[in-house]
Amino acid sequence: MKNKYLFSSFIVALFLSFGCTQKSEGQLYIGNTAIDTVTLISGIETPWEVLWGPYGFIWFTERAGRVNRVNPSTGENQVILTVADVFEYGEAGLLGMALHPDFEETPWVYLVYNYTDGPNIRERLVRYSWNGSLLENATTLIDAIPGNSYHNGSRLLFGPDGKLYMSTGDAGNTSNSQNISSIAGKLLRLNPDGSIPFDNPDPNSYVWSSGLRNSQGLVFAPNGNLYGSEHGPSSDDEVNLLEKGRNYGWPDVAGFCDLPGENIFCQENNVHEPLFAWTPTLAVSGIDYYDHAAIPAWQGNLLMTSLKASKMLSLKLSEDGLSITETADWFAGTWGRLRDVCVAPDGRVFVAVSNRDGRGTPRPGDDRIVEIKAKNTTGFNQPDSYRKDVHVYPNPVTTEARVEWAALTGKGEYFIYSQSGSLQAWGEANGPDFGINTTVLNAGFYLLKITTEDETATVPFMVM
Ligand SMILES: [Ca+2]
Ligand SMILES: [Ca+2]
Repeated sequence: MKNKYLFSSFIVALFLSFGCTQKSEGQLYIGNTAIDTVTLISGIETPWEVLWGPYGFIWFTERAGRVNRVNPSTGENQVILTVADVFEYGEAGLLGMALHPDFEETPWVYLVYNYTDGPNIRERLVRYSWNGSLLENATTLIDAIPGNSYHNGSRLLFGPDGKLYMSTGDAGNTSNSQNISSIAGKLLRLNPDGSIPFDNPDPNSYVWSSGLRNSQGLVFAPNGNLYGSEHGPSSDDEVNLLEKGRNYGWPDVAGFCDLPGENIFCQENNVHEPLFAWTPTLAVSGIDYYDHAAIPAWQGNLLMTSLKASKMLSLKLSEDGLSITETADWFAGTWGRLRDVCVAPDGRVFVAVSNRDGRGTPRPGDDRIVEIKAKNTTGFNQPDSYRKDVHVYPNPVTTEARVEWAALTGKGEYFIYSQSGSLQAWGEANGPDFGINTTVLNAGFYLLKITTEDETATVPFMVM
């Protein structure tokens, strides 16, 4: 099972390559972590929002108007709503979805979609109730948002403050973005009942941030920072740190404030520059934050999908979250256009493939949702006593695990548990750096628990 030669050969491969490592036998690695990719569901059409919902189900929208709930263990899918008046054309259709954060008490589901009003394309935000098997009781919260066959946004996301955030596109009219009285080209913030929070920049307006073009990705990091992806014009796709009342520059500024005209506008309007900008553009879409030890190379990274560039990116954030220190590409060309990404609480990652959106070349089985997970795992829940400052290396381990824990200055004990919870090995843990012989362990995923007089730390690791 354990193969030293195999291990050293993939370390060499890692030094020689960037991003995804694929060896001749087809094994994929993310950093040192061997991974499996599996199609969760196929034969769907332009999945737009994919999120991890209550009771361990994945919820996703299809742009044509369907809302689905799929069991990630079996792939069994249930259409729980077909929105009758969705107008799907170009980039328009059923887009973002968010679930109320206290779903058990308040089973509300928020959807944003395009519809037509005479000759005009519009967009609306609607709230539904989940009755245990279907969505019902549509209540429109915001109507007649400017729409178009392109640049409609729109992601929905609840924040740690219990407010609903919604990105809107400029709807093809660039002057919307700097027009503070238009809700197009903005980031909006609402109470769950659709009213305007009193602590918005203007208590009479949904607008939270302005100067946006077409943002189709939103995520909160654990420290409360809100990040957004943003489609640039022919240059300057962006990732932004989205803050209250800030102006993100569009259409006067693309990317950084680095042209003479942009400089003046940026100074006069206190423009918030992006954390990162890409030229040529990738067509950046859904983003999520990876905060799990199952794939250590991704921990503390934003994961971002791209449509045109047909790859996923990991964006490593600095400690304070105010900058991106490293980027890497994953799965370039493997599946085609990628629309959205969802990190499950157990460290698995789900990616929505979008080749049937009118701009792609569908492949057999498209469209799909693909699951990415650390090999030999069915997913691994983060233990309660998980500590980021405990490092096991190399990971996966072959014959000896080194454990670093700067806070462990005295004596402790360690225990190694299998995935089923049975104790496999134990011994003294004398920090801050000690070794564990792992030759007694079969290949697989384990939990290392370290106890001291007053602290417990648990981290997952893998033996190969
Ligand atoms: Ca910008
Ligand atoms: Ca610029």
